[in-house]
Amino acid sequence: MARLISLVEDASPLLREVATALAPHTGGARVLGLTGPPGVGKSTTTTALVRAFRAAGRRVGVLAVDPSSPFSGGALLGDRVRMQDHAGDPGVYIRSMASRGHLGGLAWATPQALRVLDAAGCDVVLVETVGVGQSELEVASLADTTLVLLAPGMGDGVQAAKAGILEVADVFVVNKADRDGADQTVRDLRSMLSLGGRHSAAGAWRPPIVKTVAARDRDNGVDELVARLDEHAAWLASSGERERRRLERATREVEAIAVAGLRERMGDVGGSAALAALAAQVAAGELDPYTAADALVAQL
Ligand SMILES: Nc1nc2c(ncn2[C@@H]2O[C@H](COP(=O)(O)OP(=O)(O)OP(=O)(O)O)[C@@H](O)[C@H]2O)c(=O)[nH]1
Ligand SMILES: [Mg+2]
Repeated sequence: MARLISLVEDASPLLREVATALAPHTGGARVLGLTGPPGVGKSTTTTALVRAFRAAGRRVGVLAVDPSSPFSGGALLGDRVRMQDHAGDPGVYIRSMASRGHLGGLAWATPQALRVLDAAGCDVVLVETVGVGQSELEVASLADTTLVLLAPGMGDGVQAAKAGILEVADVFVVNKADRDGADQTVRDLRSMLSLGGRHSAAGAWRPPIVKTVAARDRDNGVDELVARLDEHAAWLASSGERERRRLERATREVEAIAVAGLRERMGDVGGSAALAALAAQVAAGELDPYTAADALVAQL
């Protein structure tokens, strides 16, 4: 698994062959995405969920994706240390992945890595990403269920969670509920959710809000969180949303690979004689740049 994911990270040409071989073995894993502001407790919650799923006898994969750094930075190394709880358990596979600097970024690399974990027989895959910029939206497009984590007293976590993050959440987790202000955070969230959005339509899933103290070993709200996640999984199956999400995921995946391929071929074209000839014509005023670009694309 480690070697296959390294092929993904390196955008190896071998991936085509690997992807063909893996395809018939995929589709069994349930993908849970965790996102939220830095330090909110995503890794701690992931660890607690891994423990819960292992207790239920499920095989678990974890991908910690850092979209901001091409290297394994301090935070990811920290994650590895904390997740040492599960080191030596053959039913758990944990991998940190940096996606910047790789062809297509998070959108391209993460689905491929997910396929590896899926094909390897993980029943559940947890994907952790820091909720900054586009990454929370990208993780949402990858996951069957998206968990958005907030915590009280984080310079107003709810405000930090902009409209986009509220829209993508299937389950809200107010972590660090041992701290003052957790109930206020829950109330703020409730009132923001009552303002509408996709959740207000008939038959729509209404995202529950679960309070957790992920850092605690017991009495930490994680059992309730697992129960809400199971409810969401049941709703996904009964409403047809699971298939719809998977289709959308596949659509984006194919598109991302196709666009990356085109971009690469355009790169090859960069110094080509065809481009030089067209550019000379445009510079001389013999041809307009749109017609020249069409001619170039037609040659691909
Ligand atoms: N008081 C309290 N602290 C917690 C709780 N959960 C996590 N923490 C602490 O919060 C800090 C950050 O936790 P992480 O799990 O690393 O948070 P994260 O969201 O993964 O952080 P990044 O990956 O760096 O964005 C750690 O020191 C945890 O021990 C909790 O429920 N209560
Ligand atoms: Mg983390």
